[in-house]
Amino acid sequence: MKFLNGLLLAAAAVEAHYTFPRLVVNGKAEDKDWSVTRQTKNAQSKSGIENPNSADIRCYSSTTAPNIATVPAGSTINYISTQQINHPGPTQYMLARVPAGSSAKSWDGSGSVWWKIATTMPYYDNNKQLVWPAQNTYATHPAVIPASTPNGEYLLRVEQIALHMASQPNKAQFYLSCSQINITNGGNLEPGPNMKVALPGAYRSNDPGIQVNIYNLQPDSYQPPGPPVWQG
Ligand SMILES: *[C@@H]1O[C@H](CO)[C@@H](O)[C@H](O)[C@H]1NC(C)=O
Ligand SMILES: [Cu+2]
Repeated sequence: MKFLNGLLLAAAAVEAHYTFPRLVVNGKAEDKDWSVTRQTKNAQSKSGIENPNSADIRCYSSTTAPNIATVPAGSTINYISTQQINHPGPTQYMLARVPAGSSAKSWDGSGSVWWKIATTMPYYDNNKQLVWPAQNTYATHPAVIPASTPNGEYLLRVEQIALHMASQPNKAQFYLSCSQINITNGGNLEPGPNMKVALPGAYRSNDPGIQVNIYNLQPDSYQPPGPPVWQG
């Protein structure tokens, strides 16, 4: 029976996909889906993006959202997932500052403007299975908005990269959302241009963190794709 349960779970894992429609700030979730988070093109299908060079990789060709969330610098943030995040892979967060004269309600996030504020690394669980933080839960692994981030409007982007089939090219699946936020109580540090990337542009299909066989991987040898984490 234990064996049968395992098979059923494995079958479910192949089917389930997800979106991240609600930002959570210090434990308080956005009051409804897609209110400050931009509704993604896959809101119905929930399918992942396989080509990291596609325009979808920025914000999943989302429509703009009606509101902007207030996020004090130093806040802990994460996202509610529509389904269990059952695919193994890292969770990363990026920020992009809205240029002067533009609004988070309309800016498209183009240019070399995105920097990474958090990523996650895998580890072995008690059964010697390689797993990632928050895997199999219904919310993304949290991160902190660096306290030194200046006040102002930003796009915040979350992604969870599903690596269960990623040993083949263009078979990693990117699940992601972008939210419109206003950072308050912030500091006065900004990452240098060497920390900033464009989306698309930040990733290659054969980056070692994107095309990777996770069934033969030492946890601490995983190389998260994209720029290094900006510590603030
Ligand atoms: C962002 O927050 C500041 C400080 O509270 C406020 O003055 C400003 O109007 C806010 N901007 C938006 C777009 O909400
Ligand atoms: Cu899948």
